[in-house]
Amino acid sequence: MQTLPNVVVLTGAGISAESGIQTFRAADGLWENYPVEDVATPEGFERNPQLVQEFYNARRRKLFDPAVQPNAAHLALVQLEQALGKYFLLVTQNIDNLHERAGSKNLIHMHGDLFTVRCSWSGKEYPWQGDITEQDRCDCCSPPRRLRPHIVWFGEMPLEMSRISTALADCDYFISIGTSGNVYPAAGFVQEANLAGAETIELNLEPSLTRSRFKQAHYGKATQIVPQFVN
Ligand code: BV8
Repeated sequence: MQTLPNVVVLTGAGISAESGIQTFRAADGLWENYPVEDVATPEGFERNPQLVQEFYNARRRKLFDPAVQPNAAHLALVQLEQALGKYFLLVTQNIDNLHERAGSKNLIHMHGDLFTVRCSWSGKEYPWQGDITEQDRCDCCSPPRRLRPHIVWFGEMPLEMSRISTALADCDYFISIGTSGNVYPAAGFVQEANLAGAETIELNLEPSLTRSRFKQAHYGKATQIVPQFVN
């Protein structure tokens, strides 16, 4: 007899903002200096791999800054996971490692992550800590081929979508934190949760593009509203 609710949490760049990680679409956001099509599409990578590698190398290096640490919102989600165990799933659009460093375990990086690279041909994945350079090549092809960030770019299929859809179909609560609702399929998850009859909650600094689809919403900084909501 299941007594605990099934909870799916979706996070976006806003949950990492107070840890010092830039969001995408704020005035000083990441896309400000880099047009999306240049750095977050396969075509952009084909056109200028060095630019794209540097865009992600810089974001990976930032995560080694001692000032960049998981914040109270990341930690509140770890507490929630500890209370719910296998009935909790965290899906993040973020490619930073702050959820892992906070202690999250049931975690899906649906847009990939900065600490994995892959062969641009075979898709073989490699754990990676440093910069990717033009000299770095795979060990699975002959001749060895270029490595690319294990990141989901526009026009590419997000990761673990069937696992996410199954969890949304079964969820009792869907909580969206720190995302603007610009990017699909993540922005459509609230609809899937509504169809499942779940209670849908938006926790954000300001109303997202999909605000009208949530049954409830609380606005403010993640480090304040997420611990309040979880406890
Ligand atoms: C797909 C890479 C299909 C990783 C990213 C034409 C062609 C192809 C596809 C499309 C198309 N038209 C539309 C699409 C679909 C497209 C899409 O949605 N486009 C949008 C722009 C219209 N989606 C895709 O292409 C996806 N793939 O559809 O594949 C397919 C099917 C079959 C087979 C093959 C393919 C792929 C989407 C993934 C793209 N990759 N980035 C990286 O560089 O990080 S998207 C990028 O945006 C990031 O991943 C990021 O996670 C994501 C969402 O942004 P947010 O996290 O929401 O960040 P944002 O800055 O926008 O907002 C931050 C929020 O936080 C704000 O609301 C702010 O108020 C709040 N906030 C700020 N501070 C705080 C705070 N909240 C609380 N506290 C604070 N302190």
